Amino acid sequence: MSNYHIKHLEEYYQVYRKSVRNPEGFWEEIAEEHFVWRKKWDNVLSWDFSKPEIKWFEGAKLNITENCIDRHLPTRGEKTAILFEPNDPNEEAQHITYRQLHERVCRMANVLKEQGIKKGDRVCIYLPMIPELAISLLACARIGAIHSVVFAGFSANALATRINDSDCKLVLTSDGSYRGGKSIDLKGIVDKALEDCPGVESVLVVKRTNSDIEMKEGRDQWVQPLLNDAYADCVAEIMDAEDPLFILYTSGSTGKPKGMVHTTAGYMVYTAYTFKNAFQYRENDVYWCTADIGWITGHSYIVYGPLANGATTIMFEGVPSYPDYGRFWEVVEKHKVNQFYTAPTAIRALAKENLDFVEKYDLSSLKVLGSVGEPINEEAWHWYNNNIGKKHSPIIDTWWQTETGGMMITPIPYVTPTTPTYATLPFIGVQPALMDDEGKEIKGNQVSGRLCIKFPWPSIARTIWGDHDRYRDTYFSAYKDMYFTGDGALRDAVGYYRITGRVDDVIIVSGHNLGTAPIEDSINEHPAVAESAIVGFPHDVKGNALYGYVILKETGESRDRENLRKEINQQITEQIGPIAKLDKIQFVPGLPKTRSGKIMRRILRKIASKDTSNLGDTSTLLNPEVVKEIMDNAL
Ligand code: 6R9
Repeated sequence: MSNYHIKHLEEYYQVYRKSVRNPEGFWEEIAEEHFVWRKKWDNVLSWDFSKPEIKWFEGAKLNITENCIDRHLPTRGEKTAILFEPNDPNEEAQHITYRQLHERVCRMANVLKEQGIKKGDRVCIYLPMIPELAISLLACARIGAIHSVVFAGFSANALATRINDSDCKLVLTSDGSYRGGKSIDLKGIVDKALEDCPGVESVLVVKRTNSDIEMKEGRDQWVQPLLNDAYADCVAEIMDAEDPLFILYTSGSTGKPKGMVHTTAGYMVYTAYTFKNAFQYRENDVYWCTADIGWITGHSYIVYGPLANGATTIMFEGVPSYPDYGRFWEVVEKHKVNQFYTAPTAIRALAKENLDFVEKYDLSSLKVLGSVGEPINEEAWHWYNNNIGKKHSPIIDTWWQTETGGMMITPIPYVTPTTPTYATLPFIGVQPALMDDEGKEIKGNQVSGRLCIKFPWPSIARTIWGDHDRYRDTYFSAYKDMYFTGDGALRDAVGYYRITGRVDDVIIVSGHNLGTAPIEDSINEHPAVAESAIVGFPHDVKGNALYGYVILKETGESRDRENLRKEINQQITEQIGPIAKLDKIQFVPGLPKTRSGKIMRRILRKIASKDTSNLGDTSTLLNPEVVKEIMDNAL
């Protein structure tokens, strides 16, 4: 029996039991059979969640790009590895074969080397969804540099914070980017960010929009001439299994983003294995994940997971609404997409539009539909199932996180019977637990609690860059010997999991994780603002939208409220990015606080959601009078 490709439910249970009974043996077998190693490991796993320290395949030597590219060359050299679909449907799609990818990655790797980038150096990648983005990740991995991709929708300020946190020496960017009918001055954003980044020595610029940009002498260079001159082959650096592969920032409960560190071997094994099974990928299938590589979904399931399987993976530069709301389905028809992976927020946005946008296109190639990023509500699930899957393509609702590196709870299509809004069963090797407030595990079914994972899986993040204490405090201190996810979940009568949402200070807006703290910090920097608190409230497209409660300073009291609202959102846009803008801003005389001075967000959430019939326990509230005042003036 091959454990690599699960084909029916009984087999899932069998393989699952095996993976839990003997995780080392199980993952060792997968690693042996499906990857190329320069040297095998001395030890499959050592771990201690109290430190925390987790090592998979210790002693092994490899290069992930040999697994994602080189080993496919003899059999798949002429197969399309990356299929690039540009923003403008009239611009021709590009088919990049595995052989061409090899050459382009090698050239880019050599360019990085010429710029002085060595193994272990950090490289910041701030690029739109163009082939050079995937190529840059792989080029870093080729030479053992650690990539830190920053989503190209983040502001200059957010970019600078991330560059400095991990001391990046080089930034890869483009002159600009296209998003629907707009073009964005990416290079201008980089220039602004770099005013505060003394450690950056060079900037390589990809030409995309041909816009007029400034090139700083001695720092900035166009990358294309360098690529043309570079040697087309590059020997892969031999890496240790636990060498960092990349850093990717995610929001946390303080103002500082957390640079999650993923290492090489475990990440490769797990993303490849989950990709194969969760999408039931077969040779010659065309796979499309609509995420941006700036997020973990793009890292794991546009680049590494698919390429490790020799798949054809689509990179889409555009947006679902351009040139009209039929774009996704036009692309599905055009490239005969077999597996389609998107976010609930996109589904909800498209479900609002006329069905003609869907029905114009032939979607018969689709075999598997995926969802990721936030809970998928029942209505969106049915719309996706009825209109896109035509009730015969299973929907996999995949729950996972930047920190987990790969999918954790997901149906296996054609194997696990699906239920709307349920992520269903743990993936092979994943051992979830639900915990109560006292720190005890809640056993049995038809229960709910805080979702933890009891045992390490190969792609768990190993630390937070430069702050191991924070890694321990955030994920391993709430419950002894458990990884705490920050999510709540329920387990139903048959053992299926349903994720009920964050139980911490993270709010998911349009599938993007936003921490309340950095947004509040940014609001509080406005000269008229004394203090603020933000919460999420239900929104029919974004899932959640942001509601801000703002206390003004005396000097702000006389200001025009509408102007203040605009200025506050402008400030957030500049410091974080437009994704963090507030939908509603209520000016309040005070915030409900506990005696220990903590803002009672639970109450603010209820007011924002217009659900004030029962505010719950308010006995620890220091200032109950302010609650009534806020309720009376709620927006
Ligand atoms: C992959 C990714 C992680 C958080 C996670 C949870 C939410 C993701 C979900 C889901 C319900 C799903 N989330 N997938 N909630 N159902 N299928 O999104 O990583 O950006 O780090 O977000 O997203 O709250 O904790 P990341």
